[in-house]
Amino acid sequence: MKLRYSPASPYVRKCLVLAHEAGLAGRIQPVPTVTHDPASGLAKDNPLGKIPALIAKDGQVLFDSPVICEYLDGLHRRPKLFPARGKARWTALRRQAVADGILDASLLRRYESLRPEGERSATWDDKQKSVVALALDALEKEAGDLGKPTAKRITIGHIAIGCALGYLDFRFAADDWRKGRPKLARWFEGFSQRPAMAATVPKDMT
Ligand SMILES: N[C@@H](CCC(=O)N[C@@H](CS)C(=O)NCC(=O)O)C(=O)O
Repeated sequence: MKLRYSPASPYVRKCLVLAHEAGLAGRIQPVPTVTHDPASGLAKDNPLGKIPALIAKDGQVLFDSPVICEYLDGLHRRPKLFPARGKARWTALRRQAVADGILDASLLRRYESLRPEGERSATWDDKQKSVVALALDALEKEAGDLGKPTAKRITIGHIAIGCALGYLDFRFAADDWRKGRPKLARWFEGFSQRPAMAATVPKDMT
């Protein structure tokens, strides 16, 4: 399988963390992709022009990290990271949605910060910042229910939260998301020790 990839992308990281947890990492060939470079050929794999995109063995191309993660979860025999049904499934999917929402708002902030100075909107940035803050507060409230960060069984919800917090450290360290969120900070400290997280720490493409 090929995965359109950048070492800085938190959505790509979700897929790679899941692949590591599921024992699939060795089957994935990363294809470094600069999203804004037409020569990358990304548009033929994902009409939305985004990474990750997965080119499966049978030739089908999948995109959007929740879709890719669920596809990968169907390829292994370890405990599933997407619970099959019931409350456990909806909790995991809801947590993934909150974490992806933190990422979506943070990526909007990041792109805004890269615009020429006169085109940036402080109001827009504040709006996204407050989305992130409220979502983090919600996660702090349920941090006690996340279980042991080193637990054998985790879900896509834990993975997505871990990748979102890792992205905040990577791009928005000065905002100090840990302030006032001690339970979430403690959980993340433990979760970061997982080999899958350690193997996928974000960095800029060189
Ligand atoms: N919902 C998508 C978001 C993917 C996404 O926004 N990826 C970023 C990289 S971190 C991207 O490709 N940005 C390029 C662009 O928006 O043009 C997912 O979960 O995969």
